[in-house]
Amino acid sequence: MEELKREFIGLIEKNDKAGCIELVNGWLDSGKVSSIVDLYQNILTPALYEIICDVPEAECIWKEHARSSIIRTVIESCYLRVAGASKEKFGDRKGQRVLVVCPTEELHEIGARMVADYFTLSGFEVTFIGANTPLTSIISAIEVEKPKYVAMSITNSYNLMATQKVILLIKKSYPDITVIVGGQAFVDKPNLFKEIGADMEMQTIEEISKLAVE
Ligand code: B12
Repeated sequence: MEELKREFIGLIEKNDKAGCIELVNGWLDSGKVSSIVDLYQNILTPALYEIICDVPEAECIWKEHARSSIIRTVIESCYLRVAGASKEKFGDRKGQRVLVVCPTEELHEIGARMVADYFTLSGFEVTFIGANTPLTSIISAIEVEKPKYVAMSITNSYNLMATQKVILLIKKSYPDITVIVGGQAFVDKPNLFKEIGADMEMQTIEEISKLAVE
């Protein structure tokens, strides 16, 4: 897997978006990469975590944007496989509805985007809203979609106050909704989710699958 990851990063570094899409979809077709989860966990996530900034900051930031944009496109190119795998496993059964969202100012959304697919693969009906969503828009989405779960992804700890505000309002207006939080802001902070009013903290597809069978 290390070798495949290096090959993928090599193409990203050349800014070869088409090459990246072709490579990854070829691996999934041939079984070299066994599943979407395998791809996300062992190739795409490490390729993002391993962005190393050894150039001036201005250059670093645009390179980070370019790399994450290619990876986002690769993820979208896999969506029919995600929907197909879910249909194969769950047929036309309608699962419980979940909104996947990042609070206002939170621009890191690739983790949330992967998590949206993890929910789909676990049989949920997913609405992915994504980065930097204002509080009023989150409430509007809840009003319209009537989800059972709201899953929020937070990377940057500065965004925890905004998250707490959203959760307070959700809990006040929709006490039956379960709020799940995840993302790097919670890593190694086991009680933080409770402190900001969330019901659960999760990070993995295994935890999401368990939720589906509850
Ligand atoms: C890509 C990236 C960006 C991109 C994001 C593009 C996009 N469309 O998402 C851009 C360029 C916009 C960006 C901007 C910034 N970034 Co940035 N970014 C990154 C980088 C390189 C990768 C993040 C990523 O996508 N990881 C991969 C995903 C898949 O992993 P993940 O988010 O952890 O999600 C997984 C799990 O946590 C879990 N999960 C996540 N959410 C949830 C939710 C639920 C409900 C569940 C169940 C699970 C779950 O599932 C995912 C899959 O396994 C990291 C480096 C790093 N080491 O993380 C820095 C990093 C996160 N960024 C950082 C910073 C400081 C910034 C900026 C402030 C400055 C800058 N560098 O430009 C800005 C401002 C952002 C803002 N206001 O929010 C810091 C954060 C430090 C901190 N902890 O506070 C990091 C760590 C870099 C560093 N070493 O300093 N960034």
